[in-house]
Amino acid sequence: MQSQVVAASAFLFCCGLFYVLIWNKMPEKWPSFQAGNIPTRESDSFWRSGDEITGKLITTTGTFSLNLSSRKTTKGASEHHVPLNTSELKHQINITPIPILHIKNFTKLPKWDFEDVYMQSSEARRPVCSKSLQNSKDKEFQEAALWNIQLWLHNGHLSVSEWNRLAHFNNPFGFMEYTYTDIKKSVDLIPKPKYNQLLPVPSGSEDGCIRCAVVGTGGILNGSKMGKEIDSHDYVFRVNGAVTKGFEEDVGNKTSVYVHTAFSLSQSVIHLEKYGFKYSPQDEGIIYVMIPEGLRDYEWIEGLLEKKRMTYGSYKGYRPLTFYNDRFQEDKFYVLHPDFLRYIRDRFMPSESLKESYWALYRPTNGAFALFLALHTCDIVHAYGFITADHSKYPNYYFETTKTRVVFYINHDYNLEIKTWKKLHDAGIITLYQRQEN
Ligand SMILES: *[C@@H]1O[C@H](CO)[C@@H](O)[C@H](O)[C@H]1NC(C)=O
Ligand SMILES: *[C@@H]1O[C@H](CO)[C@@H](O)[C@H](O)[C@H]1NC(C)=O
Ligand SMILES: *[C@@H]1O[C@H](CO)[C@@H](O)[C@H](O)[C@H]1NC(C)=O
Ligand SMILES: *[C@@H]1O[C@H](CO)[C@@H](O)[C@H](O)[C@H]1NC(C)=O
Ligand SMILES: CC(=O)N[C@H]1CO[C@H](CO)[C@@H](O)[C@@H]1O
Repeated sequence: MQSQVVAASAFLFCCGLFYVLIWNKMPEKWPSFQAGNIPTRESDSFWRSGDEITGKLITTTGTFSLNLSSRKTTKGASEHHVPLNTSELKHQINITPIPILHIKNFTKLPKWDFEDVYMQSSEARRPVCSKSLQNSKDKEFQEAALWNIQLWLHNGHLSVSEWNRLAHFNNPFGFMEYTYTDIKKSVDLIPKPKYNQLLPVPSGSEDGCIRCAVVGTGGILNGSKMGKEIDSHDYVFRVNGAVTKGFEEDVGNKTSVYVHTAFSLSQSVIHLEKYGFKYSPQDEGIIYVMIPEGLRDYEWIEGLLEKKRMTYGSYKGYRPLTFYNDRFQEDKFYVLHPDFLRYIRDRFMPSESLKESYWALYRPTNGAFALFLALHTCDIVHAYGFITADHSKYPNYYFETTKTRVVFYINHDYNLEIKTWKKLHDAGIITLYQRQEN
């Protein structure tokens, strides 16, 4: 029992794929990455999709390929992005879902000619804030960023042709290995967000800037006394086991946006109840953002939106709504679009793991997705509790009572995250909380 608890809390926040796949499928020969023996990236190109990653067009056996030739990106030129025209999708009716593609059939990340084609929104935010990170002079960052990327997945999005496009990408970046009906029902329940922009400019703002703090669960916050500073932002994003009670001095007590998966929320409630984390953060007007990492998240969404107890699937017997207590409101519930997640992976965090046989396990952390969401919805972003090069000096999580080391799980690329946060900081795009040397 004790060892089960230890094991469970150890990977509590790594979530998803790790839990499902490592235990069930991971062959012995796969490297178990502990801090220290992670292969480091020599390449410096983080947020470009990088020549070593893009440009390689892996053609598929004819039957599987989706004809997107009219909006195909030209070879190696990531500048030519043709947005998907959603009204066009509705006109394609006489098509059926493609045969299921299997992760196992690909020895590394397959690259389709429409890999770098994303749904884009006509309602993109035009910041009035002159200091907005959208006005960053960093050329690499500007070339990678798509300010009108579609952030949200909602009803009306899953036509068969859209399905056929997204079924080429592994979860959470698409729907490879899933069947259309499994996902379609759930997506059709998700209401279209009333406010595409997530966060309004605060009333009374003089400069029109949206200031956000994004708070990870990193042990670097233990003893930081950053609570007041964090809470002073217009909006505070938190993720996963976002415990605040008893840690206000270091992490603050305000949560405006809570980013989670079904797994991270349900596991946090089970393991962190002793810290008062009985359900998701409960601030008035709080926005809940889900990262749909896999089939079970779509099941969860169905249970949540139909306000029912699950009678099948990974959460059989659970009533998802109870994990949000009374705060859940449909119009404050957002689900991230798989295209947004893939855009983050491919353009900002293309890990070397994508070239390995376990490619499909890799995905950025929930904290990474939350931080990039803030970069696309705020003007000024301060990141706290995110991993830094000196992470071994700190406990794993800020709420730990005894120090445990950060374990480098195979499904995330922590070295890449360390470099990415530092690079965003050095480029003046975010301010990353780092401790003074002492
Ligand atoms: C793909 O679409 C293009 C442009 O609409 C068309 O010319 C071409 O014949 C199509 N290819 C296939 C295999 O359907
Ligand atoms: C999208 O497609 C529809 C139908 O083909 C067309 O009428 C419309 O002009 C297109 N919109 C854009 C922005 O290309
Ligand atoms: C957070 O703490 C401040 C004082 O530091 C208090 O005024 C406020 O009510 C607290 N908010 C919540 C949601 O607990
Ligand atoms: C957190 O920091 C305090 C000192 O500020 C220290 O006494 C404590 O051991 C730290 N907690 C962990 C889990 O390292
Ligand atoms: C073409 C090919 O190799 N297809 C295989 C992909 O994986 C599935 C499931 O493992 C097999 O059944 C297919 O034969």
